[in-house]
Amino acid sequence: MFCYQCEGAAQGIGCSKVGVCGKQPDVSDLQDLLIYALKGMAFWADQARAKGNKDAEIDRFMIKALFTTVTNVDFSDSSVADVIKEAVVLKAKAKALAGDISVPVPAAAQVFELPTDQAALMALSQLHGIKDPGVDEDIQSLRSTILFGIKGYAAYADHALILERENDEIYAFTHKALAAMLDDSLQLMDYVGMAMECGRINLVTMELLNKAHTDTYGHPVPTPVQLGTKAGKAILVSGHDLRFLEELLKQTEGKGINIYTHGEMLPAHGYPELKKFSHLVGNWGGAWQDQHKEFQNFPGAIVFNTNCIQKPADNYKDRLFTWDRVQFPDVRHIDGWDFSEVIDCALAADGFPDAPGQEILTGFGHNAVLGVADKVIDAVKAGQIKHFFLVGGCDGAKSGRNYYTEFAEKAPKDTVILTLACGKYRFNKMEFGDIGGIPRLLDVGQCNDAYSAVQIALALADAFECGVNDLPLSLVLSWYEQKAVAILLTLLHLGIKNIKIGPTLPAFITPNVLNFLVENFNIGPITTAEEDLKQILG
Ligand code: SF4
Ligand code: SF3
Repeated sequence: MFCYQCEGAAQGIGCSKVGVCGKQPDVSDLQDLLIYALKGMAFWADQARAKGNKDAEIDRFMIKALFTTVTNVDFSDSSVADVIKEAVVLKAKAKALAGDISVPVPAAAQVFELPTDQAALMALSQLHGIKDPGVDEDIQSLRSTILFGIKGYAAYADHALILERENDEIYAFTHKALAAMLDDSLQLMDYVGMAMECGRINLVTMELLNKAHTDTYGHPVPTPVQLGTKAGKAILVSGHDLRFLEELLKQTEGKGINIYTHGEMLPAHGYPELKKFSHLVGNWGGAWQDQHKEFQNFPGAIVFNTNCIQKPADNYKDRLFTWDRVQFPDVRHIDGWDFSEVIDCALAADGFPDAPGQEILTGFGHNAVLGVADKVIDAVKAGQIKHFFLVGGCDGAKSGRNYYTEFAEKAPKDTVILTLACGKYRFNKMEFGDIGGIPRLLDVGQCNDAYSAVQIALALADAFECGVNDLPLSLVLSWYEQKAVAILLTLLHLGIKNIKIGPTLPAFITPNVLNFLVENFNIGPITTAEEDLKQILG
């Protein structure tokens, strides 16, 4: 195995024995083979598109298959092997759709049979690692960046698809970009352009998902969320999928079961059509990397509808479920919309006593923030708000992530912090107070709600008649998995400069590619909270 797609990459280089995330070598190799098969499939799908032919099964499958390979989604070798089988079948379908072509067919796009025995399948998977042999390291770096960006937006496109929203532009770019990874005639700048386009497509995807969410569940409104517990049986929902939560809320209504959000599900409390369920009672626990020590204390059923799952401990494994793309060996898996197994498990468990706790606020999407734009603008003009920070992104286990806690803590009292994604758990239980009624900490939502943060920034720039880079706004981002890569590419596509990123730089970025990013975007690694605040605030 060799995997370097996330911030956990061993020694800042890559995981080569076993994943720091717990991914086993077999699963990693099979994911590589899946990506290889998808590139071949994309080649044919792209050729077919050039002739005006496309196929919904191919388009949708590709998105789901890519999502399968995102960090902390699928740890099951048999499940990944099943996806590969489907990919080989659909590759043949894409080839038929393309018909006769006049360009050379790359190896990945050639017809290949999958061996039926496991050992031969593993041997085949080891032939097709994530790095392309003989390719210039900077080109490889960009190919990897684009691939990981595509994986990131594939997750968002899948959530949108679950809400029956799609956009053909997303499919077309996915095919074109994956096919481009098989084309050795392309040069460095071709891939730079494609990386920026990947950022644009992620913006299109996040917009699609935002619309799917807000059309279905209404625009988020500022909402206090209880961190304590309520007497009754309990189900904890982790992940990002709102439709899943809605269905579970419907199926548990009147059953004496309370639903708690975990991790990235926290912003769900702000949506009118979700918060109307009185048994959606609160948010429980910290960010994903704390699940191992926390879940043993949850006296109910626990479901992951997307990343980030970790290897479960025995003291909660029998109460754990995965759904859809998420899989873990020996953990009960649910496909589809019948949650009775989860409900039965919750009913059989002890449940919680009444123990009210702290309340935190969520629901500051662009609609809510721009609803008070006049107040915000006046506060800036009056000098009450001196600066805005967007402190957000993924959380993770590394100790260097304390930086984000310190940064938020040390940000001066006349500054406002917008936050999103699971990185907020580093500081979202701290007291920040308000500035003239505007809370100093505004939870914009999930990672995909970076779309909302962009809308807020654009509206502020509009109001102050300047560019986003001229606003008193600084972005201090934390990254872990591939959705963060997609979002970073979106910010670069929008021309946003001076982004600080941490806790470490991606292992797949070469010094030359980093130089390019520094020269063109003045992107830089975080240092210390004090130093960075001093530098930003001058
Ligand atoms: Fe390592 Fe991250 Fe890959 Fe897991 S996903 S194997 S932690 S680089
Ligand atoms: Fe978090 Fe896994 Fe990235 Fe959606 S839940 S931000 S890490």
